[in-house]
Amino acid sequence: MRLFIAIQLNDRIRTSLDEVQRRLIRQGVHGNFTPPDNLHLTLAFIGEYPDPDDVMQALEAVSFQPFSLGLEGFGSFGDLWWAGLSDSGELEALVRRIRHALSGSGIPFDRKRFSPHITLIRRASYSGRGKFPEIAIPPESMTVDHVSLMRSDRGKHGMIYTELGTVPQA
Ligand code: 2AM
Repeated sequence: MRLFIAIQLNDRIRTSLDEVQRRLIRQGVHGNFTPPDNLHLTLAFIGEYPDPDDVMQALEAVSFQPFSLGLEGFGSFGDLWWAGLSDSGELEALVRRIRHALSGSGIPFDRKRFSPHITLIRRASYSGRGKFPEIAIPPESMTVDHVSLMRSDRGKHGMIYTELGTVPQA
């Protein structure tokens, strides 16, 4: 099972980012746009792991106070285009705690430095002037009060993300 831990975005943020994507399409951007239901913020990528209960158990040791998370800015990793998040000590601390709990339970994960982003487009291309069109990410925010263990499967028409559990339990 391909697993990752993520923050699920609220509807307002999904809708705003959907509007950003529509604007980009109108500006002549092509690529594989993340459907609104799939938009998320990954905190830790575990990859292939057979036992989600193990991961849930590790996550249960992670406690945190709800905090506010805000959209801010836009960037790219090569042809992957993303919306950014405002600098948040609470978010960084949460990721550190999650990663510490995974390590403590011997659950492997991608140890790459955390660079918070919400993937909007994969294999993006833009034929207009400049590297990017003008992109304004709306300053929406949400309260984070739980994190989700997600399963990722390749479907016929794209990725299918399924929430397997949340901590604290909803
Ligand atoms: P991405 O959006 O930047 O590709 C499910 O694959 C989620 O895990 C995606 O949000 C993906 O980020 C993230 N992820 C982080 N590290 C990954 C890795 N090494 N391989 C695949 N996905 C990874």
